[in-house]
Amino acid sequence: LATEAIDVSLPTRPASEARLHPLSRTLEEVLAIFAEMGFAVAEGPDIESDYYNFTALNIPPEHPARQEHDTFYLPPDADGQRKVLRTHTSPVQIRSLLSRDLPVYVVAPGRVYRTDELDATHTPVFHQIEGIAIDKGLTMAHLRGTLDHLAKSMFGEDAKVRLRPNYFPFTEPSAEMDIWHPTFRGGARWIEWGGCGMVHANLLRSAGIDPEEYQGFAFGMGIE
Ligand code: 2NM
Repeated sequence: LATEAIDVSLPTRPASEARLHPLSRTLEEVLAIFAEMGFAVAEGPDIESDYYNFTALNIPPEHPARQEHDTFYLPPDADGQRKVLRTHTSPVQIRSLLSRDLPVYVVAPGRVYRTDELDATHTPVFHQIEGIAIDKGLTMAHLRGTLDHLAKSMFGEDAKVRLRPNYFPFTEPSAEMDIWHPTFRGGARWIEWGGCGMVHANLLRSAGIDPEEYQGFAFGMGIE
């Protein structure tokens, strides 16, 4: 008993100060906001087929948008297929359209890869969250409302989004979005936030969905 005595007056060992990485925290915050709005979370493989990363997104083999994506290609496999490191999480949305019943409300967070040189503002591996909503009668007003709610939830009531016309092969019409960041260090300002648009009828048709009956919007932004 004497040798097993415990000295309860000894100081405790220092607690380790582990905490979540800012990217994980941001991702969790964004996912919680979308969950409140009724979006499910979907994940997919980082190594994708050319079909899901490009062709199914209305980007055919010779389309110039492929060059803009600065793609990492894997060596051809046994049947000559060249898989890619996904350049966006859009293939997860396509997989969701094919595997889920309508209506679909899904967000896809994850790592994406592009052959950018690492410097202060570029990295070959970064994180995106993309979303898709397909239902009867969805319009660009629903898209705006969704993005505005996300902006206000993350950055306060004074935050808002603005859309600027743009081109993406997978949406029509398409827009780039900026966020008014009211608490930005150094002063409130507009910051590029991501892209969005109404899902192209070709994508709906190739997922077996009648674009006359169902419509929807999609969007994507970086987490970094
Ligand atoms: C963006 C911009 C615009 C997008 C489209 C899709 C879908 F569902 F059609 F596959 N997912 N994400 C999209 C649309 C992503 O990111 C800049």
